[in-house]
Amino acid sequence: MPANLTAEAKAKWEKAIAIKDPEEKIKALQEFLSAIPKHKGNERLRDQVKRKIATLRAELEERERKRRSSSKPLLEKEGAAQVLIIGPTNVGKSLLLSALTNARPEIASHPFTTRSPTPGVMRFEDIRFQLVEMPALSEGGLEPGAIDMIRRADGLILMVDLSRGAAEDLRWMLEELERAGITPIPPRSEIEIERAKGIGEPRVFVSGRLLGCTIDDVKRMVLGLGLRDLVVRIRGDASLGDIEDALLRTRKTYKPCLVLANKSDLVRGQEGLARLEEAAGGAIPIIRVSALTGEGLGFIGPGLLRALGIIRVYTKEPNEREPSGEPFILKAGSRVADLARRIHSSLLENYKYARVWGPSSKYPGERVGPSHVLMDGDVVEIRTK
Ligand SMILES: Nc1nc2c(ncn2[C@@H]2O[C@H](COP(=O)(O)OP(=O)(O)OP(=O)(O)O)[C@@H](O)[C@H]2O)c(=O)[nH]1
Ligand SMILES: [Mg+2]
Repeated sequence: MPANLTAEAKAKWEKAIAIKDPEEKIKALQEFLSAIPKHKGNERLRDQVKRKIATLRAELEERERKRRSSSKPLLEKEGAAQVLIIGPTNVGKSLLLSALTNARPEIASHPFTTRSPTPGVMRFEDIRFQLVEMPALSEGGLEPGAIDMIRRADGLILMVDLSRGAAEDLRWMLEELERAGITPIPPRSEIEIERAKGIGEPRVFVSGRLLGCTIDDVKRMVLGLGLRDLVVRIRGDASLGDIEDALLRTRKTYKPCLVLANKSDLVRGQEGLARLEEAAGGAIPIIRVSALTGEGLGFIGPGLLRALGIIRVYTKEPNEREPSGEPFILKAGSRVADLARRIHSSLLENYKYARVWGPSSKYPGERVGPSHVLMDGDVVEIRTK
């Protein structure tokens, strides 16, 4: 232990070494890390602490993986996406759920009516979303069970009451999410880390740009953290710091969010919206609705589709006139190759060309290669050899 640490940092260290529980220990070590001044003399110590955090994480994840494989998810997903409705009590979550889905939750003016996650299926055009009303957020913040569900969900509806403390409540929710390591702001890169037993040296794949570092820097950092047998896949723009955060699991998890400003029938015109937009920081779309009168509810389907970043693509057999029923649900930005992979694992190998009708085609029936980027509403016919 170097002598130049502040009393505060020393106290944090004492605390961290006394803790047995790995999850708590990681937290304490992270606190200690942020209390060590960032100058040259401390670099070794900072590295050691980071290494310790990385090994604890790896242990925890191994345990979590074993637990997951033996337990079912809390709530089975249904439809194109699972979206949780989160909000303080009485904002109208249950009335919204019953207006949009087949669910019939209890609706009441007394607080904390809904006590357990309540699912319902919402139809939008030809797809279905699963909406889940979560028990109201209370003073105690997000429960561990709720955080677990948020991590597994595809997106969140953050609901507030326009006639009562909407901006404050949104700030509160965003703070709680932030505390749980969840952000509504899309990251500039996706970083996937996978274990590959026995490969030893790390493998790093980049489709995008490394900002201010090289692949060798990334490999050195992985080894420096004492991590082995890892494959790191980076899409988009990432700095060494972004990658370190991903390796130490201190990176925030991105969840697409949509704010519903409910009870619009109780306020005049645009009242309260400017303050709400300020609280959303311009980063989250807001829809003004009334679960009671139905105003604005029609914007929720398209809003979810956009926020979740998903597109619907229809497939057509060669020589058929009409596409066949249910769309494939793909991530926005997906290519014909991604669609082919989804249809059948061997389709891409036998791929000859595809024809596209719809928003992404220059003309109806345009002939395209596997890297053609698809759009919502496209119809695709894949020709094989
Ligand atoms: N005027 C008006 N009242 C609404 C609206 N939405 C809900 N309410 C009323 O607000 C009260 C609470 O509605 P709920 O849907 O039970 O609220 P909740 O968010 O599910 O509340 P908890 O489950 O108790 O946390 C009820 O009296 C509803 O009738 C709305 O858009 N306009
Ligand atoms: Mg309710």
